[in-house]
Amino acid sequence: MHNNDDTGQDKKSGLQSAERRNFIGRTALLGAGAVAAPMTATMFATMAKANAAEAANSPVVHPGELDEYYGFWSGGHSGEVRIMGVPSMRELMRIPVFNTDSATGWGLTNESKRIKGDSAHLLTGDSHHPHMSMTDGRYNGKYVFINDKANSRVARIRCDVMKTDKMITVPNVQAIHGLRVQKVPYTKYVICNGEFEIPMNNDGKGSLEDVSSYRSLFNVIDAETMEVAFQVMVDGNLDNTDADYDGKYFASTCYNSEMGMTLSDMIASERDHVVVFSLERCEAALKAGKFKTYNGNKVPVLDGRKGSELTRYIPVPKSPHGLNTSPNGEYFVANGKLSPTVSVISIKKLDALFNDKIQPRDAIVAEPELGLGPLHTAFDDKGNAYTTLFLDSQIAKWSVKDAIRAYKGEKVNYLRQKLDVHYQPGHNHTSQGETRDADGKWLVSLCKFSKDRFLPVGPLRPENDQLIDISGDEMKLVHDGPTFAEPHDCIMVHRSKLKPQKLWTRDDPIFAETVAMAEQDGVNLMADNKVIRKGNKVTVYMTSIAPTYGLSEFKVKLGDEVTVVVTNLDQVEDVTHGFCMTNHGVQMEIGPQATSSITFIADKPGVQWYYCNWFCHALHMEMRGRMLVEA
Ligand code: K7E
Ligand code: CUA
Repeated sequence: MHNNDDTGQDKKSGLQSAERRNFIGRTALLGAGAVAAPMTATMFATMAKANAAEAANSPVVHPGELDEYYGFWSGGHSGEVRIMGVPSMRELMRIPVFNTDSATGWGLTNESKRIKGDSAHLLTGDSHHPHMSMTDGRYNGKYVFINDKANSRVARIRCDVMKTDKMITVPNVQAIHGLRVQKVPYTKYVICNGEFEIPMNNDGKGSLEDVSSYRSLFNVIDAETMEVAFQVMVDGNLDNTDADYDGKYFASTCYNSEMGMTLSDMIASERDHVVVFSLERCEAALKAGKFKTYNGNKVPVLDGRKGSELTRYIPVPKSPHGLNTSPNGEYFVANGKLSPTVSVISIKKLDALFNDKIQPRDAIVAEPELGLGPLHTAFDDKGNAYTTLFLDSQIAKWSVKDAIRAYKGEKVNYLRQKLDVHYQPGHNHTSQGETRDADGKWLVSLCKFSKDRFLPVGPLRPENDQLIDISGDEMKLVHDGPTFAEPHDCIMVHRSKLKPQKLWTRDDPIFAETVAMAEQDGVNLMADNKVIRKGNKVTVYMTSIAPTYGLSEFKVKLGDEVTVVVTNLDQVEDVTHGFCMTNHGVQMEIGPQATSSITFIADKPGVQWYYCNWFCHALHMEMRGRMLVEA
């Protein structure tokens, strides 16, 4: 089945292809031997086992075969989310979110502008952390949430259509960074961190010298309404975050407990902290009205600073970064970054900590030393953790149990293996590893530098997303995947969790407002082709069915504001049309059974051709029409 053995694909994993060759050699020998002496039952069993192990976790996905996992990759400062097939590492789709996209018209169409709301004028974004909604600690296939560090936003992607359907700008904070979801009992809340400290209020009266009013806020967003339910003011800043498996606690790392405003001030002290939030106490405080508001908005801000009932501060070594919950629900792991250690916090001890029965450091049950620059940790289903070492360019595999024993003073080696990755990994992620369904099959290391791993493409290089087989005792690197700026984080969701639609449904809320507008205009979108003028506003309704638009021509006047509404009548899977008005910066996608609209000013006199820019038919080139702009 491994007919790619000499294609070069396996040369990246010398070990594995060598093993395969040995295996094939062995099989051949056994086969030859069979003539003289029949194979023993043990021989058959060994062979069957080897075959099964390879078949169970092969990175090879043959042409026409489907991947086992949907990967959701952040696009970093590209501002998007990408869907990858795992283990093939094929990019299946891009979902524009905070960016602007000419293929789909995201950020240009009226539908996408309505979803972007108050930030519709922003064309940029920096997405970091894509995480799927859960029920009882397992992916439920409903939404993927993602933060925008650049413009302090959070967006939601609907997984039935794989399109962004909600976006908010979070008030009172700057730079939304760490983002996760409540895992248990279900994703009622999306949690995220305001990373940069700003004056409260940030009304221009604050100063650069006196930073005493500067704060960072922890943000709790209602996953359904996508409104901020409440915020929690903390001491120090906030970096990454995660939730427990009991529905009780959230935890965030803080790398600037100093509240320094310069690099040297931010890394001055030997210790920073993890702040733990009690959801129950926060909700009680909210109910009791124990909050303030800032900056003239109504969002309730609870006071979770040191000494508050709502939070506990656990000191950890200098400048921690990633925060990851183990899938057995027992531990929060804070990754050291400037310290070679990770700090393992026992979630079971948090009740005692919140009831002041133990000291904050008593909640730490292990602090294994792993190597230089630990940033993020992922988990398998066998009690192992996998931590990226940014400076060492390695993944450290370690046993959580043994790290705890070592912390108690036992002489045990918790380190299982260190694997070189290429190079400088940030996040890593295991298949379903942030859920109860962690399955220990695949690990992806998102490497920030590719250096010599690919053909040189100029000073700007791709990053390198490496696929690692973790199903055996040893981690094995099996694939290098170049990616464009910058997949900070990713998740891998088993394909059984997702059932995307093949066509749009006509009552989809994404274009419901456009449908309502047509109804008011007395237009039947499924049949009518009409131009409606109200003053200098012209709405052009047209259908599309491969390879024609319902209107092959229409007239407007110079200076008119023109809205083109296209409804795709095709009911054939994968037949998407486009609408592009040449020389006007107007482009959009209209999926089968969808309606899309776009508005522009007819500022050029004369004949202007529009055409279909999504290849749909043998006569796709002929799918065009004329707008006459009368002077
Ligand atoms: Cu480590 Cu933004 Cu998750 Cu990047 S953060 S690596
Ligand atoms: Cu319609 Cu191309």
